[in-house]
Amino acid sequence: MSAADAARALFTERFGSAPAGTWSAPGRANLIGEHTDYNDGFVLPFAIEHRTHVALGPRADGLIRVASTAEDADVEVPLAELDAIFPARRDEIAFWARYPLGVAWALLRTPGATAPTGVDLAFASDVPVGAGLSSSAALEGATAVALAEAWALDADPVALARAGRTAENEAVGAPTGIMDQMASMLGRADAAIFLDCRSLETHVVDLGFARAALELVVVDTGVKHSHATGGYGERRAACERGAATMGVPALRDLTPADLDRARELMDDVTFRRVRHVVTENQRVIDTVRTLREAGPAAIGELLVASHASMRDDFEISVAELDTAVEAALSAGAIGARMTGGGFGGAAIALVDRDRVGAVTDAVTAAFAASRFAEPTIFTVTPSAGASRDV
Ligand code: GAF
Repeated sequence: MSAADAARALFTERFGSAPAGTWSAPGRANLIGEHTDYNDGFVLPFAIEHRTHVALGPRADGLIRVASTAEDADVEVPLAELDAIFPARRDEIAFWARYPLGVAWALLRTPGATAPTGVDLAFASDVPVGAGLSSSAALEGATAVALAEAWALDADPVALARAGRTAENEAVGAPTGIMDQMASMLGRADAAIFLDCRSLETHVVDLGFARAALELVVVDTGVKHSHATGGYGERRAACERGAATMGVPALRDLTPADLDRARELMDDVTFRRVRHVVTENQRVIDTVRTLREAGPAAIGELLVASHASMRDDFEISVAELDTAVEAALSAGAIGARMTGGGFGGAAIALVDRDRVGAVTDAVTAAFAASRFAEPTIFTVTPSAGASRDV
């Protein structure tokens, strides 16, 4: 059964009627530009074909009720209480439900939103969870696009992405940037989204993978990570420390020419965090230019340099991700890097179509040789963003 059908079936099973409609939003892979979004920098993600679907129906009693095929228990809250729950009492809400309820809360705080009557939401997803492909942004995006229509909100895709980020930051407590939500809202088939995370201006960048007979291979290491705890927040704090030391609002305001001065002013760890962000911003710009001038087969070195910077300077890779990248490259991948926030999750590899089998076999063999759990390996296609399902 497709995830869209599963969402509809769950709605009928849990809520006893047919839904008014279904909406969906995709996960994303990030081609390049990691940990640059919350530094006001540049990113180049694309939406993938894996989506979270939500079936929605109105109700008349002011409650919001959420159900998921991945969860046994529904969660039900009066809409009028969301303001009291988030963020202070968020721990009272089941972890997964903080995402959709947090989006509802964020949308109701947008100017002009009037108190709606209530809503039932049933979710089903084929976005791998914890794989670094932003199942959370897919859940937020599906909720946002469905509620915006059901509640007749005057909210453009950027406003819906902002609501998703508010949910993630304040309702869930993960101090993330806005890349994933923007990619999930604005994705286009066969293209990546170049996003300036300061202005939130976007440009669609043609990827041309199909024309060049290239595939984007994802290696889900199975190593689970959470951005609500630990390393992600520490990296963000180091970046803010580095920007303050350099006297700039954000690391976006530095260029590689500033790095000599940065090295003199800060401790080695903070310096390396700063160097990753500054050089990664430059790599995003270089990747966009290379895609335009020379096509996707020419971006391999930039992907590899991005991975090395995250491994050595930002220190967010893990052995499984390094093994995936090295094995893919040794089997002939054009480029490879970890994607997403790090500390687990997935690596991506850009591969000639006729080498996908060889890369898959090489990564699988390298994991077995290192006694890592078997990875899940699949290809993804740059796809459209959030929408009402037809
Ligand atoms: C996670 C976050 F959610 C994004 O905002 C971004 O910071 C990414 O990690 C790292 O580039 O996906």
